[in-house]
Amino acid sequence: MKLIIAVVQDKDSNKLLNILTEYNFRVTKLASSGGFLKSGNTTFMIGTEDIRVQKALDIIKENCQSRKQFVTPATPLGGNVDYTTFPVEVEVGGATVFVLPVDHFEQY
Ligand code: 2BA
Repeated sequence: MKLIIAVVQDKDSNKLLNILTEYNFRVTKLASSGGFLKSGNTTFMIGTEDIRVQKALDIIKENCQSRKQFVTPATPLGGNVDYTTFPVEVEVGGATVFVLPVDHFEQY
């Protein structure tokens, strides 16, 4: 068994949840935030048999698109700002995915 952890953009999360459940994957959806943009994203935990991992990855890949986003670097709090900050463009990935082995699985 494997645990798939996938960080996706909020915009893709409902569609992805619907499709994964349509394909009978068991899914937990968590509200999360990215450390760099400090804005919301969604983390999926999907526990599944090894043989179904590739199907889950295919679904994630097909339903999560990467987007360009502008981020304005933070200005110092309280102090005088004597310089101008310009928005920087970053490409936020469709999905960041980790596949972990599951040693033990129980449901009570
Ligand atoms: P964030 O940390 O908010 O990062 C959003 C996007 O900002 C990243 O997209 C990347 O394009 C850019 N970025 C991140 N750190 C950067 C840095 N130090 N310098 C320049 N640009 C940077 P993605 O790489 O597609 O990541 C999307 C989200 O996936 C991340 O949101 C984070 O929540 C998660 N993530 C990505 N890699 C991860 C990792 N190795 N471990 C845990 N979470 C990860």
